[in-house]
Amino acid sequence: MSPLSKTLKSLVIATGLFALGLSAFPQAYAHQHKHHEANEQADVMVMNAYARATFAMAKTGAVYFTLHNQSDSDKTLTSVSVSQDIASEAQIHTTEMEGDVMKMRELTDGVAITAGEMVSFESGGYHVMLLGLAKGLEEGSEFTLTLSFDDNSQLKVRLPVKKDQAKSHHHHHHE
Ligand SMILES: [Cu+2]
Repeated sequence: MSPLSKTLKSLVIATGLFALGLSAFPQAYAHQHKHHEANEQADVMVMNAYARATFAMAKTGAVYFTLHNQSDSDKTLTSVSVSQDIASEAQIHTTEMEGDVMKMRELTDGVAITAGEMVSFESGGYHVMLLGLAKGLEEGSEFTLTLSFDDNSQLKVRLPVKKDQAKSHHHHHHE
């Protein structure tokens, strides 16, 4: 037997084993495939996500992050949500100057992220507001925020609770 045909023969055996492996574990394969699709669906990467620590009796909290739309179609962040254990409601807010006072307003139409672009949610700009906190957000704890997009994809983001590094803009909140 020539070295080449010997290689071919072991290749055929290997392929046969591989096919057998697939049919023997159809569930594992299906699961992997589904997981892959879910990843592709989101197409938006979340960076530097955190919630700002509050005092113990606080009723409102703020969440900041940067969204990077890595797909080639525009996306809109349409809504956000958290477990009722954390807060009764989560809203997308923007901050605007009204005279010399900064005011926050809910964006019910969401925030658009152009294909390939990044949008920052930061103090003094877009942010996610938590209303009706069950208890204050304690530094070092964490919770999950769910982001929903106009293509029906969702992203679950694990948020660490941190003290505000930048002592920045004073927030006025209307309740
Ligand atoms: Cu706000």
